[in-house]
Amino acid sequence: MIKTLDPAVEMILAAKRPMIMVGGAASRLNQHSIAQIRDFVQRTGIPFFATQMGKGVVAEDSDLYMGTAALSERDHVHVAVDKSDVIIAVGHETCEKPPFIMSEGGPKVIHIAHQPATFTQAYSPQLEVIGDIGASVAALADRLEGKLPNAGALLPLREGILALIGEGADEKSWPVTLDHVVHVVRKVMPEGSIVTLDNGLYKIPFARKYRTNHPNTLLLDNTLATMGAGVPSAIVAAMLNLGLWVMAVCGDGGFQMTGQELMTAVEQKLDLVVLILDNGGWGMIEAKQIAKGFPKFGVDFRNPDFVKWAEACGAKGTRVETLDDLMPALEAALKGGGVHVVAVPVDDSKYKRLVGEFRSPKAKPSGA
Ligand SMILES: Cc1ncc(C[n+]2csc(CCOP(=O)(O)OP(=O)(O)O)c2C)c(N)n1
Repeated sequence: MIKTLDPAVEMILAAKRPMIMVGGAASRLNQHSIAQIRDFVQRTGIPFFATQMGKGVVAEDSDLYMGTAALSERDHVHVAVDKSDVIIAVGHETCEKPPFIMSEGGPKVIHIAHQPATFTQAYSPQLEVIGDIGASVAALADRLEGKLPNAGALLPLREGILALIGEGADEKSWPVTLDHVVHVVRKVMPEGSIVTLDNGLYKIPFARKYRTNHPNTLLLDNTLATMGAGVPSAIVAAMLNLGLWVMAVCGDGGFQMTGQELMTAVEQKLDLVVLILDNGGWGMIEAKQIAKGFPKFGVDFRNPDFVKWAEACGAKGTRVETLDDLMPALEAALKGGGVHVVAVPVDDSKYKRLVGEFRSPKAKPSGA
């Protein structure tokens, strides 16, 4: 019996409404450790949620999946997080945008990681289990299995959370809504294929709604959130994962930062699709202006012809002109092979409002 685990075992045994959080550090573990984390979730029966970069470490089609924290608070999953009394944080990384904010009277946190926690205003765990993550959770599962009558206390909230996550998938308006884009991309990309994201407003619905059962198959940056990362990371994913379908999803602004790398992709004879979400502006920045009650300023721009851009690089290009054309265009691009840009007009007004409501409930929308 490993005595150093005693405090963590006691805290989990005493928990009335426990949850497990799976963070970004877990997605970089080897297959054996990932299997141990999956096993820990199954053997304890405690519901789990993921951070943006921890998605897929534990399969999101699990009956214990409670969602992904795309925001730090008031996201769908926080309905459960706010009610929990103990969160077992597996592979939390302070460099990720916080998946929840700790406060007096909130859930206690057990930090299970390779390294001690970096204490911040958002994260100051009461207990730490430091060492090999897989070995730690395996040892904990041995001590806890069959002894947790409260393990599933928060599960009744799951149905409501999943209903919110599913909202908007069937929206049939034009330009295409972001929720519908996520739904279409998930439908055309087989389980195990790779989607890389650039950085912009659409990252929120992708983190929330793109359910994946494999780690590192929704590659996104929840740390510095550097624009321009979408196409280069898709190039590397395509180079490393020969035979898997790869799609980069980019905002029109982010694409223009590194879109010249289409040349590299063509030169390397890669198969990859770049989906450009065309809203004619810096959506995330407009959302932040709304959140602060500022008037809309300097966020609109005129786009080049993305089809001609693709063709100039030796790639193929398609502009989607109707809602019904989106899925067939993506399927044809993926099946056709080579480098293929698909540009689609999007309506992201729901998320511009949402960021405003989330960041500053008292801020008045500018009306811009
Ligand atoms: C290199 C870099 N510059 C600036 C930012 C700040 N920033 C975050 S999102 C964003 C706008 C992104 O616009 P777009 O790619 O068109 O996506 P949208 O938000 O419109 O969906 C900006 C400027 C950043 N994250 N990275």
